[in-house]
Amino acid sequence: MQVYIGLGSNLADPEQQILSAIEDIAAIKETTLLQQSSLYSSPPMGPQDQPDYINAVVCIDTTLSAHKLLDALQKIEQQHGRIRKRHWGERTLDLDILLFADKVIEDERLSVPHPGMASRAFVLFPLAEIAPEISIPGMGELSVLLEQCPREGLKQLDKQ
Ligand code: A4P
Ligand code: MG
Repeated sequence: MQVYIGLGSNLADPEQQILSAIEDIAAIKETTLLQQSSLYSSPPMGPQDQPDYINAVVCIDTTLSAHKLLDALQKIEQQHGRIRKRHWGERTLDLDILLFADKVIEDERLSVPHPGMASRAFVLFPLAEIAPEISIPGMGELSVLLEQCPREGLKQLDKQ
């Protein structure tokens, strides 16, 4: 299955958090890293009294189920000493399953496609860098979503 994962961090050297999280994702069993976007910085969505975020999106190929993949991603979040203080608040590492092939999943642990992604510049622009032609189940063509999405201070950082 081709799966897109959104990464975010705004604590404890966010750029390094994201780069090492990408290595950790590549090391998940039965999983291959196919593509990674550049890193992007953006002002916080939600409470404004927190640092700017670094975000990226990666594409993997995995034979894990969505729930087994979520287990693996949550383990990585914990290894990064994830602290989560408040809703939409600061965190060392947030890993969201954005798309799991063309599946729609709605249960107590998972909502896929990720419900917030259609209006978040820090998800749509990095996703477009690696999958410009993709369409999102229930939300439509990425290119159309992008036209409706202001960049709101999102900056693409130089490739590492
Ligand atoms: N869960 C459900 N669906 C999914 C999915 N598709 N992928 C469940 C991953 N997890 C999923 O996660 C809580 C539960 O969501 C998990 O246990 C899993 O079973 P969480 O990450 O603790 O919380 P959340 O739902 O992600 O809400 P949170 O963390 O308060 O808010 P968001 O939506 O993650 O936003 N500003 C900028 N510029 N960039 C950012 O990346 N991120 C946030 C956090 C706020 N502001 C930001 C950014
Ligand atoms: Mg999350």
